[in-house]
Amino acid sequence: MRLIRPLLGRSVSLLGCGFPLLGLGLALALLVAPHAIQAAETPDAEALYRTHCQGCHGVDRLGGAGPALLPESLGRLKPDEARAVIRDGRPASQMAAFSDRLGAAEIDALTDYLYQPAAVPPRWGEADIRASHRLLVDPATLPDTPQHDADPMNLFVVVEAGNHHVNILDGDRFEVLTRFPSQFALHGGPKFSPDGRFVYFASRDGWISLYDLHNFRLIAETRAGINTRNLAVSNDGRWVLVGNYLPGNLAVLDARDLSLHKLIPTKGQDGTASRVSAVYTAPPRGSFVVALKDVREVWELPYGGTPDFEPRRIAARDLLDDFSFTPDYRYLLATSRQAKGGQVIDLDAGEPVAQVPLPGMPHLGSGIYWKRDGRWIFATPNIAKGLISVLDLKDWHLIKEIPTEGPGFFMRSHANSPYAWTDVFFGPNNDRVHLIDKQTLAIAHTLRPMPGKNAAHVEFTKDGRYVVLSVWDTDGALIVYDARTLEEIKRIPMNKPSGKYNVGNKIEFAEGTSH
Ligand code: DHE
Repeated sequence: MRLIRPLLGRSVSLLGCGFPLLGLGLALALLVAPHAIQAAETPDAEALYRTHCQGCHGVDRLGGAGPALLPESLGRLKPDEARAVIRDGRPASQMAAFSDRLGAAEIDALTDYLYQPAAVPPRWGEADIRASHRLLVDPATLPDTPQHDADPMNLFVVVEAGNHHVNILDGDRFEVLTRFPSQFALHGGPKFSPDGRFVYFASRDGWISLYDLHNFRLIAETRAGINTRNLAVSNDGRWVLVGNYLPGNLAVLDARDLSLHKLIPTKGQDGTASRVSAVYTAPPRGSFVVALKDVREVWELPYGGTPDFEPRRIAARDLLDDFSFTPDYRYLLATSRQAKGGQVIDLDAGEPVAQVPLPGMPHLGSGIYWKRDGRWIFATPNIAKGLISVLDLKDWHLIKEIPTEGPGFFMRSHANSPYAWTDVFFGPNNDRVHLIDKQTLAIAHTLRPMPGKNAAHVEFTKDGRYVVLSVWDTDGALIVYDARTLEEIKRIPMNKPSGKYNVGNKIEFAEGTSH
């Protein structure tokens, strides 16, 4: 049975609308017939949207597993480009080609429809956020020590995307300790409180969830936006910052219970409204750093003391889609996917200082750094080209482009590992992962964990001895490898396990992990 999402709520069943089962066929026939007649004349774009797009892009085009499709969010995409995406799909994304199902007139009608304002204007303000807030249990009433016998620093939080669940895995015994339903379509890395007790999740449709890893209890939930990018947690554990595409704003939440503290519209210096590309915490700076998608600005929001969350604006050379930091958090490496290049911004000086050649649409949020010949280097996968870009973090020159067997999404390593692991996410070889020798920058091994099934995203145990890999398939699995011998240790069946996050590695912002 297909599930749909109502405008601002949780999943409901299509059959929950009151049709008696026996009458359903007739009722549907009656509903469908007028559209069928209309289709012979002009394509009914709204019906086409419901049939082909709504499953991913959400009721009323507000976004779901796919982005929102509204004039407000399509600003950077020209109608001709949108037409081409519907027809041919979008390379290096989950967007399929529809030319085998839709004719030219139908694609034209759909494109026009996407650029029409929504019937119900997408609004989600302070009152909506506060009304959505649910505090399920006061964490102060719960034990503040782990109520399980696993090492709390070696737990893995595993997102099982195929059925919208989260698993908590013991990183010593590799057993699932508990499993609970998540919001629909979590995206980005969950983030942790500095002591590792709490974990924060963001779903693409704006729900933020707070979960207690000591007590295995969901604490609170808030809907912070309609279409959310990602979240960051301050290094003092006090604040959660949520970056939204729709409405374009930042929501500052109290990290203890997810209540709304402040809503900040993201408008450039000249007043132009912008979506938020990504937000991260910069621990040594005691600040959040924010990239804006539609205006050339980076924002820094200090969070120490009693913060007012007024942004310090830094002019950027280009619009920013994604970014990463140097190990000392002084420099920010940012990309604009349209410009197919990158820039380096000095956060102390507050200005761009270098351009970097990154032609393959890097997924910089997944980039990692390590030391080679005494110098910090940075490597990032690219989602449009089968290559890993490796940069020198001192003079920003491109050290090498390592060819892979297809474009990839994720990269991980560990200070104790000689290898950087990276997946081939797209194309016929997407069942492979490459292990790059961190010193020679050559591919040392290529694994095919489950031939024919997409292998993606790895995470190390806290000590770096083992690697947990996702086979991103309905009949997929988590596979545990010995990180040195590459011997398979265990296989745990799962439905599209996506990201996995080791508590110890994440709270230490360990070398080799994502921010
Ligand atoms: Fe992600 C992280 C952007 C599509 C799975 N992805 C991130 C981050 C950004 C980002 C900025 C870092 C946020 C963080 O961790 O706080 N992702 C984008 C895109 O712009 C892109 C290409 C298009 C989009 O739809 O937004 C995109 N991402 C995808 C997918 O299609 C993936 C494979 C499946 C999904 O869940 O939608 C996907 N992205 C992930 C995962 C992470 C992520 C699992 C966390 C990686 C980590 O190890 O930290």
